[in-house]
Amino acid sequence: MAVTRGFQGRGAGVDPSRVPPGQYVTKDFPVLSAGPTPQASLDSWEFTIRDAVDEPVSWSWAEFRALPRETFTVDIHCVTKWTKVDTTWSGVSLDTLLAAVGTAASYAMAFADGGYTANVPLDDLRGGRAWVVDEYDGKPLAPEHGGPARLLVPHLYFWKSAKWVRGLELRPFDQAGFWEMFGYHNYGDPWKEQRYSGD
Ligand SMILES: Nc1nc2c(c(=O)[nH]1)N[C@H]1C(S)=C(S)[C@@H](COP(=O)(O)O)O[C@H]1N2
Ligand SMILES: [Mo]
Repeated sequence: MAVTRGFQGRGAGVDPSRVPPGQYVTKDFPVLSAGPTPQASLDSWEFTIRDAVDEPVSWSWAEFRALPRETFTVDIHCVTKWTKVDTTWSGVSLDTLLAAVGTAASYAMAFADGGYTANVPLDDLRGGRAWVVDEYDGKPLAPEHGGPARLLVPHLYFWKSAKWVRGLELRPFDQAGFWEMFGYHNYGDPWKEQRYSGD
């Protein structure tokens, strides 16, 4: 009798070293939104980076689409314990966007249509680790997953990846964003299981 190893447990056939502690692998792509999906008009869409000192820098949709783009495959980790491996996105690296602003700030607050915010240290948005993405799996990003564009910071829990993102506010001091104010961890490293404040 042949014994078949089942694809069971938290790994689902995925190399366990890719699955952060306490996470399980899902093939689905769950939708998690704190409110309704906003309707964005691409005619008035802008992505803006502002800080306290310098003039804000904005890109229209056409200008954003004309920036150098990357297509890349990463794993994403939600604080509600699902991990999805090998997700493929296209968009613009935050390195490209931040190169347009000279800033002395150390922290960023991502802001989004609908009022959602997420705070991330500016260094975590640099070094090829963060993007504003507008395509998933070769197709325009679906509205429920943050289309027309979302932040993607896959090395932190997925709540940092603000859907419907419209810009960054750069700041000298850190301030809690939407979920961080409700008791989620301020930084959110999935490999250290930083789910809630105090973890
Ligand atoms: N604007 C906005 N961005 C958001 C959220 C949200 O409610 N609003 N939820 C966050 C959380 S908790 C998670 S896990 C992911 C979910 O993204 P998904 O719906 O594409 O899976 O988006 C994050 N970004
Ligand atoms: Mo989440």
